[in-house]
Amino acid sequence: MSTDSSVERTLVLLKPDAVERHLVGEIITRFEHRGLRIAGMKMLRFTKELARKHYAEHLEKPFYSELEEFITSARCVAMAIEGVDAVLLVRHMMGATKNTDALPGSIRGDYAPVTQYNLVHGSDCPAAAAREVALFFTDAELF
Ligand code: 3AN
Repeated sequence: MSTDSSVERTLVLLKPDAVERHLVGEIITRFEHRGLRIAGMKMLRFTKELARKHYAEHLEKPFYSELEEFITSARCVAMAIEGVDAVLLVRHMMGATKNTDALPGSIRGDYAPVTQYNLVHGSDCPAAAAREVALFFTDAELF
């Protein structure tokens, strides 16, 4: 373990396609089997306002309207996941954003056919993780 490893919390979303395809249990199991801990979990449906806050960096991207339509289309599962180096571990377990770059063995590489419907979100750095966990969970909802 590197000397700068530390316990982190990261935000994971199981997006509408994961719920629709009954992959919630499979994906949670992978995180649990890796030794990561669920510190908070809830089911919710994104409003447009929440989508704009969560995906603020993508508001000007050409795919934003489709992304908003998709993420608000049905319910999601939000989790705060905790563990040593949790931000990077979750990112590696998710696999690359682009469908053809997501390697077999990763969640997206095993289950996501196209980039637009790639099942899972994980915060991309500790600063984003802190912002995103606070967007979805109050302190009282985190254990
Ligand atoms: P990641 O989810 O891997 O952090 P981001 O934050 O770049 O990737 O993108 C957020 C979401 O936007 C992706 N999970 C995907 O659903 C969608 N997305 C990103 N890039 C594209 C794209 N080129 N075409 C369609 N959808 C995209």
